[in-house]
Amino acid sequence: MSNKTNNFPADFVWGVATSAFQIEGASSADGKGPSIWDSFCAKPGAIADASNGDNACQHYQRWAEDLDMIAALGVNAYRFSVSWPRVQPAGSGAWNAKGLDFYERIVDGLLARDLQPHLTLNHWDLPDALQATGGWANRDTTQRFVDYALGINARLGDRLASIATHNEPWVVAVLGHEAGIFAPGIKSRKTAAQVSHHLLLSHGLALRALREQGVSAKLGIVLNLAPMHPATDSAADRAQATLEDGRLLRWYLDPLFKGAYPADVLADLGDDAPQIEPGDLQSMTAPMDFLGVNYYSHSVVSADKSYKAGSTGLPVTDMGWEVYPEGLTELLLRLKRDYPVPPLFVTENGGAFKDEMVDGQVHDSDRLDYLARHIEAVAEAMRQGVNMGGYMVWSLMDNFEWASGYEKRFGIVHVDYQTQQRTLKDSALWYRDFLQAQKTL
Ligand code: PNW
Repeated sequence: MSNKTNNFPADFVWGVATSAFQIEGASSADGKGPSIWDSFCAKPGAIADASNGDNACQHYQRWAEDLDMIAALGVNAYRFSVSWPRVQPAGSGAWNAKGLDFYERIVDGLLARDLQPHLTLNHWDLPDALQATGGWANRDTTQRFVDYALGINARLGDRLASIATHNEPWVVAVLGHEAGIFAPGIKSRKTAAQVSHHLLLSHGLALRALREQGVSAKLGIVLNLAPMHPATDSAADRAQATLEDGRLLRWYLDPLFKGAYPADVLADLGDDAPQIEPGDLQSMTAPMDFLGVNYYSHSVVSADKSYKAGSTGLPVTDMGWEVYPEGLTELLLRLKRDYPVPPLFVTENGGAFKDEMVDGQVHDSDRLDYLARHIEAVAEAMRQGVNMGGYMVWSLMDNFEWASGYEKRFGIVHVDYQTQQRTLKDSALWYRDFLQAQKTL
C-alpha cells in the first residue's frame, strides 16, 4: 500500500476508539447497575448470535494490558466511553466509588503512557433505572445527564483532553426508538423525535453546566454522518435524498449550529414533531470546541422502497456498507461550507471484514486498504481547507457489535473470545508503521 498521504501537522491527534459496553464486560461487577443494553440483550432475537456484554473483551480486568497495546501502536490518543450505570448505578443519586476508580485508572494509565484521554459520556448504555421512568423520552433525564456530566468532570476532567456528550444521537433516537433494533427497542417515530430533542437539549445543558463548573477538556458531540446520494437522477429519488439528509444530518447540525430544526423535516414529522419548550433551541447552540464525525460510508437513497442498499457495484464491508472514501472528503467539505464548525475530528472510521487467523496472523488487507484510503480522504479535505484536529480508527479491537453480537469484527486487533488473546492484525501493523513514518517525515 502506498503512503502518498502526508503533511499532517505534528500535533494531529491519531487514535483508536472503543466504547464501554462493547469491550468492558464485568456487567455486574463492583456495584455496576444494569444498562438498557444489558436488558435488551436478554430479549430473545434482539442480538444476532444471542450474545451479550457480560464478558465482551474483559477490558475491565485486562485494561492495563490493553493500554500497553494502545501505546505500542504509536497513537497519541485513545477514545473511550464511561458506562453511566458503572459510576452511578441508578442514574441519579449515589455514586459507585469502584466504578469511578476504574475510569481513574484508565485516565491515569493513559497519561502515564503519553496518551491523550478522549472521553464520551453517553455511548448508549443508559442506566436501566432511568429507562424505567421513560429514559430519553422523559425530559427529566436531561437533568440526570447534566448531574452525571458534572460528576465525571469533577473527578476526571482536569486530566481529559476532551469530553463528548453523546455518541451518535441519531442511532439512539432512530435505531433505538423508531426502528427498535437497538436498545431500548421501542418502535415509535413520535418517541424517537422526542428522544432526539432531549439528547440535543441535554448536550447543550451539560455544556453550559460544565463551563460553569470549570473545565479544561475540550467539549463537543459526536455525530454519525453520511452524504446522501440519490440512487438515480429522478425527481423522486432526489427529493428522498434531501429528506434523508435532513433526518440524519440537518436535524442535528442545524440546531447545534443555527438554533433551529430544519423546516422540511419538521413538516414531514407533522404530529410526530417533538415538544419544544421556550429556550430549548437556544440551549442547544452552546459553543463547542470540536465536532466529532463518525464516518463509515455514504448512503444511496431511493424513493422506491424495494431498492436494496449496496447495489451500486462498489465493494461492501461485512456490514453491507459500501466502501466509499470520497464520501468522507465530500462530507468534511460540506460541513465547512454549510456550518460555522469548530475543528473537526473523525472520531470513528473503520470496517467490519471477515478475518481469518492463519499461523497467528490476520492478513486483513481489505481493512488496511479501507483505513489507508480514508486517511487519504482526510488529507484531501485538509488540502482543501478543512480544519481537522484528528482521526481515530474504529476500533482498537474486535468487540460486541451491538445487534450483530460478536459476529462482526471491526478491530485492528483480533480478539479470540475463548482465550481473550489479542493479536495485532496486518491493519494494526500498517497503522503503527504509518504513524511512525509520520513522525520521521
Ligand atoms: C457506530 N447505522 O454505530 C458506533 O458508534 C459504534 O459503537 C459501532 O460499533 C460502530 O459505529 C460500527 O457499527 C453505528 O446503521 C451503528 O447507520 C449503526 C449505524 C451507524 C453507526
